[in-house]
Amino acid sequence: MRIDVLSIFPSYFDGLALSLLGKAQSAGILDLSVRDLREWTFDRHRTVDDTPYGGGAGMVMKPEPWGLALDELASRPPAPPSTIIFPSPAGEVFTQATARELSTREHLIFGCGRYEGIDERVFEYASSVGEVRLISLGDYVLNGGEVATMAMIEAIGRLIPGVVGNPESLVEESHEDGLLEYPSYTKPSVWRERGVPDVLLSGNHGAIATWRREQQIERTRSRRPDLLSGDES
Ligand code: JDK
Repeated sequence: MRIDVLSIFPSYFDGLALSLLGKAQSAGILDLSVRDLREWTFDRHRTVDDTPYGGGAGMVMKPEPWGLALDELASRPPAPPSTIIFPSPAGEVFTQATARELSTREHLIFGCGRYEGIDERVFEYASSVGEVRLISLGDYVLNGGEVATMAMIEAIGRLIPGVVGNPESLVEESHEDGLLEYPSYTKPSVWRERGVPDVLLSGNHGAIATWRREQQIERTRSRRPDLLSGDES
């Protein structure tokens, strides 16, 4: 998979590149490239923003650098179509199902907006060069798309075999089966007068599996009843 990121703060992604890419990058599984949107500006001040038509607070990202950047990135290998993701508080909410779907794509482009967002015509134009997804990390407003993009790349990356963090059993994970995870314990068996549940020390694997499933259901009912109501996934 190739992932291109467009941002006016490319150094935000230094930590992600380090943690994600040691193994995957060298193995050729994942090719992450973070590009400064200002590469596609040509004025003295490398301007990426301007005042909003119709008035209002703050600035809006101007379309021209985005158009040139998308032309370049969407026309490079791997073969089209690229999936172009714009983090947005007005997008569809990102879930494990979204991560799984996006983990099957050959080429993702993340467009990280800043200020009050991006000129709407950029999303229309992007639809002519790839498949556009506006995606929200959740119902709160961040200062830009970078943090949302990093979260999404981590969630997507760990579903790709060979990428750092890829666990042995993905089906057992929280959210993969629509339930919260069961509680985990390690040594010592007593810590500050608190023991580990007896069943986990019993060696009875059937009883352990049953207990873990009960814990998942009870925790989901208590903390996330929305996941049990059937209107999810
Ligand atoms: C991308 C810029 C900041 C966006 C409100 C402005 C007129 C009101 C500031 N899940 C999630 N949360 N936040 C984001 C996200 C925020 C972003 C950008 C993603 C780019 N911002 C921003 C919107 C507003 N809005 C225009 C109406 C304020 C993703």
